[in-house]
Amino acid sequence: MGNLVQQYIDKAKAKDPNEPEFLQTVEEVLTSIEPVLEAHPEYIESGLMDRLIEPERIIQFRVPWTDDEGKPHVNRGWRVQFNSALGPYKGGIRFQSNVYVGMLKFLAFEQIFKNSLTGLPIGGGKGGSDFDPAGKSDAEVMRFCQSFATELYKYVGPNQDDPAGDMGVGGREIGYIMGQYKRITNQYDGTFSGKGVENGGLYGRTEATGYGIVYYCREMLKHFGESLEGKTVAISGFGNVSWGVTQKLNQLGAKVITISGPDGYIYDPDGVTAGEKEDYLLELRASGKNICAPYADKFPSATFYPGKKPWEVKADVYIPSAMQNDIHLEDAKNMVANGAKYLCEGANMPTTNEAIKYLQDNGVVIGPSKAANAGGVACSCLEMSQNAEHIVFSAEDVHAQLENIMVNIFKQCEDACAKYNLGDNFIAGANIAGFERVAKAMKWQGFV
Ligand code: 2IT
Repeated sequence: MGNLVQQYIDKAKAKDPNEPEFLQTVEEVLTSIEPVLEAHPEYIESGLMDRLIEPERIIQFRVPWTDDEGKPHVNRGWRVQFNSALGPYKGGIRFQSNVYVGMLKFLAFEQIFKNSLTGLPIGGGKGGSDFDPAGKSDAEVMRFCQSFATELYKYVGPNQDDPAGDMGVGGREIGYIMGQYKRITNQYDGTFSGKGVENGGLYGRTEATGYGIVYYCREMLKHFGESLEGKTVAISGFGNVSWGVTQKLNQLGAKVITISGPDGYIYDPDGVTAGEKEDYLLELRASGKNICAPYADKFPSATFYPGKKPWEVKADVYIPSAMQNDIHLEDAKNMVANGAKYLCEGANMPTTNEAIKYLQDNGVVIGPSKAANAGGVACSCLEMSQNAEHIVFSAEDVHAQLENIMVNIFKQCEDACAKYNLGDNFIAGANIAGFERVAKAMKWQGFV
């Protein structure tokens, strides 16, 4: 790595030494865009790079709420409005006990480039709270969401910032948040996406992230003259993304042989097939227990491995669809020992930089999350568009648009790799293609 980007990585480290996930993504992105900076010294001279790694705005607020016994609780809420060069801030809201500002900065930073790759007019943002939804009653979740929205409403709007869901935030939570927003503002304006279809939500949004990942993976395999048909796929997670990935893989003739949770992983050599098994993922998630072990009690073909990760299983393709930093160096070593060829990232930043390097050095092709999981946010933008036009898109229309967008995203990665002689380094290709669009927009908007 040359001095060109190291200075910015060092600056970020000096400013926020306690935000490891944010520093990790800054290092990953900046390292790979170095060839662009060599070709465009003006991006450095104009202070564009300093601005790129500094959020435009971070809002932190108090979220007081009472549980069903009347006991008071106080959580923290945030919205990171990182970059609005391409459009209104756009990105999910995460509710999880380990959420802190550094995690949301990492997610918002990734979101800038992801949203850019969609080709749609959306900037990068992310929000959330350290509220843990596990085990909370529906009434408690509603009171929490209403309190969260009572503060958040001041900073969001259809042309300002449009949040959606993320881990711990699905259609139910978005419904409560938009309900309170509407009550306060008296505006039915599509400020939130990932809504239920009765609330102005988009047909096809629920499966969009998972389907998009599989479309990207399909394009990546096609690049090497291969197809998903007949391939075994090891995935992690069992939530919304994993469910969508599983459904589309089943449709394309692949076999999902693992899922996982915080409690361990499930190996099902017969596959998480369409129908009962696929639907059971939704049931598992809705149980609110956040464990996958019951799958093995229900389906005798499956075995549960407590406390372990699915990366020790031999598979043709690996799709981490759970959370950040799921694949560490030792997992990467297991994969390579098992002859891994393809890793397509479903979750945001699921692979550590060390693991990425090891996998790439050993010939594993990686589909980066910023590109592969952009189908979710792309469809959120279609939802914004649907709301702004006061119309309803059909599921068929959404699925077709999503497929086009994902094919185009892979092509951008491929083209950037060709332009900068990067071989099959689609991580660098995605970062470069995402960055170039943002950088041009920032340049035209002046030193702001
Ligand atoms: O990580 C993501 O891209 C999301 N959680 C979806 C963001 C969105 O605004 O739909």
